Amino acid sequence: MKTHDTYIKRCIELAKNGLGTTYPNPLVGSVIVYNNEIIGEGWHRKSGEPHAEVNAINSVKDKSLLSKSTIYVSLEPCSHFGKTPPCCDLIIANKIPNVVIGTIDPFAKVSGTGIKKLIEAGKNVTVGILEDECNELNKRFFTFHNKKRPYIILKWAESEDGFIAPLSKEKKEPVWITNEFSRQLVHKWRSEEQAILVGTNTVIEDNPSLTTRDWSGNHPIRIVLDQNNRISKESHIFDNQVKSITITKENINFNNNIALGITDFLFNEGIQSVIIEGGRQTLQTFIDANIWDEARVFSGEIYFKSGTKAPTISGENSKKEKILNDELLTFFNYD
Ligand code: AOF
Ligand code: ZN
Repeated sequence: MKTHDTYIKRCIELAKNGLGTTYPNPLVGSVIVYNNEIIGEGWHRKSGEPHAEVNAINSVKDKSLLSKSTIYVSLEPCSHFGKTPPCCDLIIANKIPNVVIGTIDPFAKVSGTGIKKLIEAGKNVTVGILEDECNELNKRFFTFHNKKRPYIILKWAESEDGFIAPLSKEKKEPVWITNEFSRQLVHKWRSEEQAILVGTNTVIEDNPSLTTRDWSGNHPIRIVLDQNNRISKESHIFDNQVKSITITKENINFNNNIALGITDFLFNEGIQSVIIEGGRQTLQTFIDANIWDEARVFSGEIYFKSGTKAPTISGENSKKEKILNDELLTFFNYD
């Protein structure tokens, strides 16, 4: 039997098509149902472009059915004029009588006022269907608005014996712990986040590009810590291929809680999510301050015996996956 859950699930599925391209907007999906059949579908593709509800309504062939239909949306329809007009007004103008909402929008300009506007217009409004799944879908957007900091993903690769780099590098090139497939996966991950961050030593030692060249998605904004202006302007991260932001001691106080200083700075820059790819010191700074949401750790079948110890995380829930020859462990911080 088809229930509200069935259709909100479909909204979530549609919304995911926008992953990596909607920043600073959330992922939103919408379906329109008449007589237990889906007659329209849409999702939000890009900030500045139409919202999910607009695309769903536009996709309905027989508009006369709208006045007898139910619109499902994974997030509360907006009530404000942003880059686009309010979705509530469109729902009202099209005389759609029933509105089913996954979860409330945490964005202050909307939060609750969309629901209020629809109720005042006489709509039959249902709120809170698959709420946890709808919140999870927009974990980045919710963390940004509720915690006033970006959603933080830590990523590193460690050897079987727990090192992220060998003691001395014989060659100048980075030593690969993971395989081709995991490298491509990392580029996919990068394309899903608004920004990528690394510490000073990582840039000086590895000179990474931090792009998504092995994946077709967007490049994240590159953020690099450079307390004492030690990074050469010739480094790949300054090649102007993608926007880069350098955090120096002019931006934050490196003597205080550095992780907090960084996340405050990123919040003010409007960054909703960041993947942190090293090095050890930078990763450990976020772990020690308990300012992180996910850690994705590859473990390769290689032994270094000595070198730079991998960061340590303890006590959190984790999920283990096997990726060809590498193990991937994902930790979640539910604090
Ligand atoms: C919806 N449906 O599909 C999305 C919503 O500048 P704008 O006009 O694009 O508005 C952005 C805000 O609208 C965003 O912060 C969030 O609160 C809401 N996003 N709302 O009804 C959608 N993407
Ligand atoms: Zn809207």
